[in-house]
Amino acid sequence: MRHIFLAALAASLVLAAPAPGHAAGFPACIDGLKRAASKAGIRQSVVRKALEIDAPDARVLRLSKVQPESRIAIWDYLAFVVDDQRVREGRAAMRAHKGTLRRAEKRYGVRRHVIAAIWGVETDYGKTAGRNFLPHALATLTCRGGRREAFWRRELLAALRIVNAGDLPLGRLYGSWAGAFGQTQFMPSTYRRLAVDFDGDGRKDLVSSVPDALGSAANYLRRAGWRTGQPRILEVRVPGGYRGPEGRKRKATLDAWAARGLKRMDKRRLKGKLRAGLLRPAGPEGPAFLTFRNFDALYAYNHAESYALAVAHLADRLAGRGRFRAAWPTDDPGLSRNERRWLQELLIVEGYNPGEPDGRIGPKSRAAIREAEKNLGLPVTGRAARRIYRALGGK
Ligand SMILES: [Ca+2]
Repeated sequence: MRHIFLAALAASLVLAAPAPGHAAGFPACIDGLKRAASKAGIRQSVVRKALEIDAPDARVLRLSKVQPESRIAIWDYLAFVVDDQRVREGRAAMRAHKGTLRRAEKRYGVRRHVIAAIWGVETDYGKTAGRNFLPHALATLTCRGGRREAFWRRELLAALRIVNAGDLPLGRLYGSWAGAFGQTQFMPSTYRRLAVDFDGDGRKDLVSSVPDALGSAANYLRRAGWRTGQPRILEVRVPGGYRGPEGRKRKATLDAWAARGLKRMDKRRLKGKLRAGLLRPAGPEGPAFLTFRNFDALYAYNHAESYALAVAHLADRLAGRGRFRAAWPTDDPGLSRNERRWLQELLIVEGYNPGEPDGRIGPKSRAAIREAEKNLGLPVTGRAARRIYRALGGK
């Protein structure tokens, strides 16, 4: 009896399992989502317009399979995320929105440079907020099945609730393939929880309202445990052969770190009861940082140490501080966005095909770089980096 029951259960699981790409599976799944949305109280007109879909979004499916930034070297990532252009444009953006930033700093206790840095890293100060229609993207991810199906379904319903509540028209619901949207890239559920109406027009609009986006980012950080007046990161020198505790979470007081032989790079004394972890993003040879509770709040925003480091560093640069003092352990440093664009132009001039010279280094650009490296007798890396850039005549 027991065995028959288990067999029946297994059969029903097979039947209930999603059939990605199956012709009948997708429309049925969309119908299910429409019913769920209606049941959740979303207006019929919104449900109908949002989920008028007869096929998965092919681009979203493709992008969801690309393994993103985890494979990029930290020095390449920082070279284009925190380049001089982003610092320059960030300072201009801070001047243009001085009053808003000042007000957000006062209300949420987060330094204005940090708020601006989030804005700059997430969407280049509102310029690149994504071009995927969220209901289609999220419905595609839900109906493809897989273990995160329930997560995508929740985000889809949250997105529709934002429209239903009158915060945004459906036609403004564009963002990344994975559902983050608006100038500071909130997921729909985060939007529902933490977005604020910072310009006081009665709607929470992180897409078109810079004050709403910046106020919401500051509110997010405060709720993630931001401590007003405390640092994010501090560059340090670690004694050679150090084998002690390491990692963002293994915190100790500055006094304890000083006792372990660490020194501040700016020559001031390392001391005090503030707690920090030791982060060496490239291992023992590259720059080393003590990271504080506020670094963890930045980490919460995007769940990547490289991201938190980029925001912390951009905030420091916007505040007038310099670059990291220690060098990254590479003889072939990364390129800024301008240099990446120029590298693509140089490749085109030499007869290679890196695709559109847009500064984005995708599979085509990497293949073109590899080919050029091979022809020039350079180590074949496929990276947009200094050596191939110089070899092709870049300055
Ligand atoms: Ca508003």
